[in-house]
Amino acid sequence: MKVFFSEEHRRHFPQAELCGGEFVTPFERPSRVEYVLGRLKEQGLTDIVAPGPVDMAPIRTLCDPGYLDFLENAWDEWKAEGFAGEVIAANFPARRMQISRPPRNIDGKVGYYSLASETALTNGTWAAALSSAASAQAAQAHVAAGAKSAFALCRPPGHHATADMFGGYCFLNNAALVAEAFRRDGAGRVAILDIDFHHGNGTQDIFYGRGDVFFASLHGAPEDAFPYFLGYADETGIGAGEGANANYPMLPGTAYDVWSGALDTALARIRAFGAEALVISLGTDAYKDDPISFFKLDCPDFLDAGRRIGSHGLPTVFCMEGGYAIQQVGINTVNVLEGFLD
Ligand code: SP5
Ligand code: ZN
Repeated sequence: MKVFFSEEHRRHFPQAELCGGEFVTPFERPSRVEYVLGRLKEQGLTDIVAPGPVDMAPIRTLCDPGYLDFLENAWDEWKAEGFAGEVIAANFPARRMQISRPPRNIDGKVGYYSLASETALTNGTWAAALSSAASAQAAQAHVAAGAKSAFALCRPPGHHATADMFGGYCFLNNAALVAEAFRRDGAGRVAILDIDFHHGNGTQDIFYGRGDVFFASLHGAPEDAFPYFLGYADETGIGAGEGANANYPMLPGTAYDVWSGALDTALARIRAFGAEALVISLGTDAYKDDPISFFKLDCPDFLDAGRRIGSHGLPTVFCMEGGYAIQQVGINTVNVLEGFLD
């Protein structure tokens, strides 16, 4: 399996994450990819290439222009305002406030264009997010050209990002870009399966009204887990998208016996949908020792999950999402790929 990866990810390395009322070193850190790269090489997955330049046109088609302009200029505007730290949101358009009027001031704009305040934006975040999208685009092009599968080693991740909001460590929705690219390249129906511990709210939001892209997510129940305000089982799509969204929220302590049942159900739904291409949002934060999650999957479970995904035989692009148990993120991520290839 070919791997697409850009060193440009390093340009996103915030120092601060707001966590429990303190600033901590972000869980989503550059060293995560070192562990994944190390494990890929250890296991003989050495066909690792840098993507070509990002194709902006699909990003402009997918995203809100004001949002893209914000991402590109936020750091400079923040500094011009005289703020000393990293760009962090503190003000949000909450219930019964104006949700269609982006403020001019950057302190307001950052909250307008975000869904959470744990994620800091820095000088270099935009370049890194574009490089992550470029890896996803290159992986999709490789599979569209006939390869059975590809792995986009994306960093920063993407599945929490909507067309107009960042948060949950995500800025551009890489998996959504891949799904859209498959549609453009002729696939009539595409499925996205999100196995990251967190609900893929951004991906769900992007495709919620569409019947051509099926979205399924296995995640910590919204009552208990970030992003808290989406991911319930009764969110099934709307309009043309009715029936093309499937959520599998699960409770704290969920282990592989229950989780794998949800995986099989999701895969059966994807098969029944008639998907011609598959996108996997590959987070491994369902791991038992993940520092910010509460499922109990063990390392071999990821191998088995990969096998189950692979048994469906669909052309597949994997986009890396979360996974914060730093010593195991490489093993767990690569286990899914190896299981898939079995
Ligand atoms: C891509 C992805 O996995 N994003 C996850 C975003 C999670 N955001 C909330 C993080 C909360 C961290 N604080 C929890 C402290 C537990 N000790
Ligand atoms: Zn996650």
